[in-house]
Order: sequence, then structure tokens, then C-alpha cells
Amino acid sequence: MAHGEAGEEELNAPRPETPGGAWLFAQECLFVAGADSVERLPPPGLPEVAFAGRSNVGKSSLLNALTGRKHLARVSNTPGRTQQINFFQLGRQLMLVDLPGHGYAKVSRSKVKGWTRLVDAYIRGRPNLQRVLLLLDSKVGIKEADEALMDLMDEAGLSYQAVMTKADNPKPAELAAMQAQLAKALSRRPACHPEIPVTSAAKGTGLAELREALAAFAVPEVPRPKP
Ligand SMILES: Nc1nc2c(ncn2[C@@H]2O[C@H](COP(=O)(O)OP(=O)(O)OP(=O)(O)O)[C@@H](O)[C@H]2O)c(=O)[nH]1
Ligand SMILES: [Mg+2]
Repeated sequence: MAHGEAGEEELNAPRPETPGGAWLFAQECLFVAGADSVERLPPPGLPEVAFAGRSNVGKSSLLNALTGRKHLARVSNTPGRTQQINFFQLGRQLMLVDLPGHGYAKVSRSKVKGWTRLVDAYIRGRPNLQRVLLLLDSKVGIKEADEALMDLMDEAGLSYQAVMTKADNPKPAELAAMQAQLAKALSRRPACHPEIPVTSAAKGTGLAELREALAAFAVPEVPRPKP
């Protein structure tokens, strides 16, 4: 067999399996880059899943809870704190991307414009961006800024999925009503994934399922050569 040709055995060998969610999120997770302008975005590499949503919706908290690190992404009581796009590498498999909160009015207009431009440019132009998770507060639902972001993603044909956050806040009946309301509103959106995970970073609700769903985007684990 010529060098580089696959033998019969290799061809029949099972493909490396997609890493499971629990395994993937137990990998080392490292902050690798923060970008406050398009020029500072790291070159595209690993598949990326981005966490988007209005300020204070719980993006950083969800990232921390998924990875089991309390202080990986900065959590703040001051909306608008995450002011840049932050990249966190999970093992050698996946990049988790914390986007600055959109639609927050209490910072200067020029700043809001700057972040919106940056997020727009990232969403429109990132070739390795596999999915955007659009986080929606279980008590608040969809606001104008979310509609604007969804318009952009529908237009760009970029796959996105709504994720309900802070599910520990509303009463069960309110939560169910919000789920139904969101399912109806989002069913009209062409690029929106039909499933809407319900999560609570505070209580751990829905995290295992979300880890599993995100594992589908990860690069398959490369088997290490036997010593
Ligand atoms: N009750 C409850 N509070 C939460 C949960 N997740 C986040 N919070 C709180 O919501 C606030 C905002 O959380 P962050 O994770 O900083 O929100 P963010 O979306 O990253 O905010 P920006 O970076 O400003 O865009 C903090 O006070 C958190 O403690 C949750 O699951 N349940
Ligand atoms: Mg944040």
C-alpha cells in the first residue's frame, strides 16, 4: 500500500465519536482572547458557539455554570459589564463565545453603537460560527433588541436557538406560559431552532441537556496514539 493510502482496516474503522457533553465540559476551559473591535477578533479556528442576549440576561452566569467554573466569565450586577467579545476554549474541541449584551440603554449611545457594530460584524462574518444561543430571561421574554438580533440572524441564515435563563425566578405556571409564548413567537423565525432549553445557572436546571446539545458542534476527539 502506498504511503498515505487508507488500508481496508482503516476505512472500516469507526469514526471518532462526537465527545459527550459531560466529557466535553469537563475539559480545561481557558480564556483565549477578548476583542473590542473587529480587527482584534482572533483568527477563525475551532467551531464556535456564541452566547448572545440582552444585558443582565445571564450569559456569563450560564457559561460559568456549564463549565463548572465560578469565575470564568465575569458575572456582574451592573448591566453592560461584558464589553467585549470573549473567547473561551474548551479542550481542543470547541470555542465558547461570550458576546456583549445588546440593547442596554444606560451606557452612552456611542458605546452601544460600537458594541452593536462589533456583534453584527461577528455574526455576519464569522465562518466558523456554528450556532448562536439567544438567551431570554424566563420572566421577561423577547424584547425589541432580541427581535433586531433575530432579524439579523434570519437574514444571515445563521442557525440560532433561544435558551430560557433564570428559570428559578418565575412560578411554574408563569414559566409554562412563557415557554408556550416563546414557542409560538419563534416558530415564525426561519433560522431559529425549534427546541427551547429551559435553564437556571443558579439551580443547575437544564445544564446537562444543553452541554449535550453543544457537544454536537465540537470537533471529534482525536484519539491519542498508544504509547
Ligand atoms: N435567579 C437567578 N439569577 C441569575 C441566574 N443567572 C444569572 N443571574 C443573575 O443575573 C445577573 C446578571 O448575570 P450575568 O451572567 O452577569 O448576565 P450577562 O448576560 O452576562 O450580563 P452582561 O455581561 O451585562 O451582558 C447577576 O446578578 C446574576 O447573579 C439564574 O439562573 N437565576
Ligand atoms: Mg456578561
